[in-house]
Amino acid sequence: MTLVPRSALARLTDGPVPVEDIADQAIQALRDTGATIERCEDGYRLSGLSYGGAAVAAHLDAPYEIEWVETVESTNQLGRRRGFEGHTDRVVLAAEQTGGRGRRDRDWLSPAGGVWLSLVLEPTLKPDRRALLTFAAAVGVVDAAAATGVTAQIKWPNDVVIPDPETDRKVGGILTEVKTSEAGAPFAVVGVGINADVDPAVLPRDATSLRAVTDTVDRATVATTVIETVHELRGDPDRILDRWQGAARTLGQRVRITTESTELEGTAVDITETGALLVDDGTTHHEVTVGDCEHLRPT
Ligand code: BT5
Repeated sequence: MTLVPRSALARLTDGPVPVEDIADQAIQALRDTGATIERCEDGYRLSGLSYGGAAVAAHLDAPYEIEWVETVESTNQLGRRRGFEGHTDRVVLAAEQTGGRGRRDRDWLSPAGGVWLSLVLEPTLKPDRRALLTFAAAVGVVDAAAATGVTAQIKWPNDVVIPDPETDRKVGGILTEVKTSEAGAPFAVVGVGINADVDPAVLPRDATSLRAVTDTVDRATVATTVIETVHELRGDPDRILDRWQGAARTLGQRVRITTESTELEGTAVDITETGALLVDDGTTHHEVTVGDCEHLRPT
């Protein structure tokens, strides 16, 4: 696990830096996070960035620390640890996860080639609006897909799909958790998984990847876009619902909602201020706050 030294990286991005002006540890940390740095006449020179923490930090327009790890069980698990220690405004990013998790402890397949990250944030939204963090991240995934030329849409509450008249396929998912730090402060871990440059053959049957749709998937662009959108929207939360509605696949669809105790079928008509789905079953409007949502074919 290595923290990207962002200020050293910024200086190297501008041009060679004299050896005495940059700490050895910073050079090592940049190399460990994917930067190729060479010695030249003028000192150190950045000559390349392969996908990793440094490539993401280099173009990121958001004031977060970036922590990179090649392989981790789950970035949400590591993010929870960081939040517990009091490290917010941090993004934990991994090349692959060995035990990625979805909601209700489901398995989340996370092979190399995907974008697997968790934002550890102070939850600036009021407790009853924290579902909107998941919405902001879902909008971020849609923006990230758009940045690679792919149209994606949001399936309530936490899925991003590539729409298809036959079957929509899931390309990304979000897992948001709110916990309390050692010092007693609440923090949110917003976990984002995107099947970016992944062979769709290794994914579950109803899943797909950006690479299945386009041949130019730059993972660093995908990651920076998600992070920047979440950063922008948490600073301006009144825009979240509008943006979410503009990217939603679920609204207007016939849906089946399954919770641990009930099942409900109807038309998804709207979303509330707090992110609940309003489902019209023909008799009444139900406000659904949690559950799995299936899109049904029109009857
Ligand atoms: C989700 O859960 O969709 C949330 C996924 C969040 C993953 C990120 S990756 C970074 C961070 N670290 C973590 O450990 N997690 C977060 P849910 O709605 O419960 O969907 C889970 C279901 O999606 C599984 O039961 C599978 O059916 C399916 N699935 C598993 N891996 C998938 C993949 N790579 N792509 C698409 N679908 C997948």
